[in-house]
Amino acid sequence: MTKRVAVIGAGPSGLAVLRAFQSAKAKGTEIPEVVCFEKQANWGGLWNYTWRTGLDEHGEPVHCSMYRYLWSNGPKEGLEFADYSFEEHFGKQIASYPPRAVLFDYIEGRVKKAGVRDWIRFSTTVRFVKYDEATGMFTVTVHDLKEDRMYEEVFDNVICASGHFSTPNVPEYPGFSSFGGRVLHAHDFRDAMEFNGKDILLLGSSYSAEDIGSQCWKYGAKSITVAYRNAPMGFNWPDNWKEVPALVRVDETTAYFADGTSKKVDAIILCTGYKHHFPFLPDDLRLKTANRLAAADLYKGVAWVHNPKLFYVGMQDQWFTFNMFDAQAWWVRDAILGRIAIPTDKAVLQKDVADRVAGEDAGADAHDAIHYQGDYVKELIAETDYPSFDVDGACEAFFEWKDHKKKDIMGFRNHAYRSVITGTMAPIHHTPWKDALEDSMESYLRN
Ligand code: FAD
Ligand code: NA7
Repeated sequence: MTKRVAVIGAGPSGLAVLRAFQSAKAKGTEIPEVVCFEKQANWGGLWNYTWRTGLDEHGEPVHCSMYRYLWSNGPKEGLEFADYSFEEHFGKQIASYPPRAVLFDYIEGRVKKAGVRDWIRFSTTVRFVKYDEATGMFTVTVHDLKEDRMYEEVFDNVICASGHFSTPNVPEYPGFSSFGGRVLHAHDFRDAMEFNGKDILLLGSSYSAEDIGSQCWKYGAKSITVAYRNAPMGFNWPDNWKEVPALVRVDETTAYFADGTSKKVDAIILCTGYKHHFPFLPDDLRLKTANRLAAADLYKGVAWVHNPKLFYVGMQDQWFTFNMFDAQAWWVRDAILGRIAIPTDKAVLQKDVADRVAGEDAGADAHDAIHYQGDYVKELIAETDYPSFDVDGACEAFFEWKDHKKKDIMGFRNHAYRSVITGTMAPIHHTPWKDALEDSMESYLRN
């Protein structure tokens, strides 16, 4: 009987898995039956934008954490698919920080070409996964949301690619329940125009705080105050932007900080990160990890050490994204096809994890972290037929990006980088990011 593989999620990670299997098939390899379950009505994961927040039309938690006017926060040259360049997709080289709709189109282009859409059961939430020691098989229970019907199917392998930037980490501070304005998490932020003319407070000092603050600044917020817990972001911010130490409490109108200062604010946006959350997995299969580069309990960053028939793709914190998901997907595919042998001794798997954790911990700064993840991508692609590419060149694009941010946080997106896939230099975008209020695909591609 043909092996069966379940993939949970059709975001960039799940789609990388589908493309990996399809590419083996195209080369004449006999592949398992691959069934991808996706709870949304379309593919693209976080890149599949919705105006909805809270619960969706079926009562399921809304997955999307993206917002209007979101442009890539890193250069596209760091994430380009090695088997499907931007030039192949758009017919020309495009500028380096595409808005969400442009990246969605690119992600979709590759899988449309691969013809894998009918491997996906859309509007189908995975409710539970169970492993049976006696049969060595997984039973996957799903809910077809359109038909409102639950059913079970049995699989040899499960690949969890359900993402980890969707379930918000929501701290509470004294006074929130009596604060007079809106308190929301970044996950529910949709349109910066809502905060035009307002004084806003953001908590957190990572990507969401930086980018949501920048969006609100761009679209006319009156002032932006960012409270950090450990360290400020430290960029050269515009005049109406201030970083302050940790929030202590709020009253109806005002936020009070650890340095004794205070600020009257209209709204509070919690840019406090996300939780790895897998409500459909039992204790023996469920990944529990911090958001870091060396995730817990994953051999080679993908195989569940306690049962390596289960794989996770895309569970690391991310410098590299789409190309790293590809490297992982090709590796997982080859492990399932039997081309790569996973050691049977659990201690060996655990040592691999411990070495990865130690390797990450030995790094001193972001520069080391980028190299560390680049080396990981290299390690995986060396073991499969994923097209080799200049990973160090992609690291260089990230280093330049970091420098450009340091020099001008509101101007870094005006820079361009060279593709490590085609060798072509990207054009400079026709409008500086801060002035480009209209960010449709049509407008972006007019270069
Ligand atoms: P996701 O994109 O989260 O996809 C997971 C999929 O699994 C979803 O489609 C979801 O519906 C589905 N799913 C979840 N649970 C179930 C279930 N129980 N049953 C069935 N289906 C399920 N990366 C970049 O490279 N550049 C950027 O500029 C960038 N910006 C970002 C901005 C924000 C606000 C966020 C939150 C992330 C950003 N990222 C960015 C990182 C992002 O994580 C990756 O680009 C990418 O989306 C991760 O892909 P994924 O497939 O692992 O997860
Ligand atoms: P991150 O990168 O996980 O960062 C979370 C931030 O939230 C980080 O600065 C944390 O502070 C801060 N945090 C967490 N808990 C608290 C509490 N209780 N109080 C104050 N601050 C807190 O998440 P992001 O959402 O920024 O980025 C995730 C992805 O989305 C990323 O890939 C982007 O591309 C978009 P710390 O620094 O630990 O002091």
